[in-house]
Amino acid sequence: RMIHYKCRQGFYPSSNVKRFEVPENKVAWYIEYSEYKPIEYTAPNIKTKPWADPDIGEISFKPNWNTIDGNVNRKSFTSDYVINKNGYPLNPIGRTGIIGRGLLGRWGPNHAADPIVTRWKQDITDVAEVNKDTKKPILQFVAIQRQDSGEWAIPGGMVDPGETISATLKREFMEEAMNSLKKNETEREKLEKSMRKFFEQGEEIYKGYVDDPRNTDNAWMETVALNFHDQNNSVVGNIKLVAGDDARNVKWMDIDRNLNLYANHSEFIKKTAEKLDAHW
Ligand code: RP5
Ligand code: MG
Ligand code: MG
Repeated sequence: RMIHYKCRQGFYPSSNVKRFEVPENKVAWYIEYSEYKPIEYTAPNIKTKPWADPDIGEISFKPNWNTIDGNVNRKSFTSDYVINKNGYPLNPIGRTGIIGRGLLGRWGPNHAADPIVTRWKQDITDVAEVNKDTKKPILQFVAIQRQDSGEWAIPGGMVDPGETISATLKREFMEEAMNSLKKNETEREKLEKSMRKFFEQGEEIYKGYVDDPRNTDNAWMETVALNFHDQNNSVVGNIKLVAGDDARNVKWMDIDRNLNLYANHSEFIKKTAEKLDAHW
């Protein structure tokens, strides 16, 4: 059974709202927790956003839970989630100490995609670097520093309504690690074309719930993470990385067990290292 940690800690991000304490043995919904009185919090600027759901109870809002609802995927990768007696979807992992939507736009699952772009680390003479202890080659991935929390992360982002996962993966990588939003139409198309082939060969690493600090009892992140590996340093090994959109920094980051990344991204990177038999 999965459990979450990062969405049970202290204050809700960018707010002064403290999460109600949820001990590890009180996370699951089926366990009685009669003292549980979480505060309701939905960030004030969320409600006015065109990409966000209306509030639950608004006459015009008739979501079809646990299905592909028009252009919006309201299905969870975990299993069917429960709708409580007040009409609110319940986090499939359990309590988070906050009700409402927090910073998230959707009630229920908020779907993202995470591109894990990797290459082998090389020294200045182009020889692959091997770790002295494990004798395994060192893998690097393209990491961005998030604007919101300052933590390093995979350059992922939300799946737009109607967008395919493969389009999201490439678009978010180009926006956050190549600053495509600051390029003109012609340049962006050229860039997209140069990346197209590379982004056709992804291998699925993870699909499911994300232990994101923004999660609440009624809204949570889910993702599909794919690995795009540049075996000979021939494609992305040579591209120019420029931070863009919600990224404040970007770099090739060495992979090992000491990585400390946003949400549970380290877990996805570990799986990638194992798949490629790299140092961890
Ligand atoms: C995480 O948040 C996902 O794994 C993905 O990396 C990211 C998507 O949210 P934004 O980067 O758009 O804020 O849960
Ligand atoms: Mg983004
Ligand atoms: Mg992002």
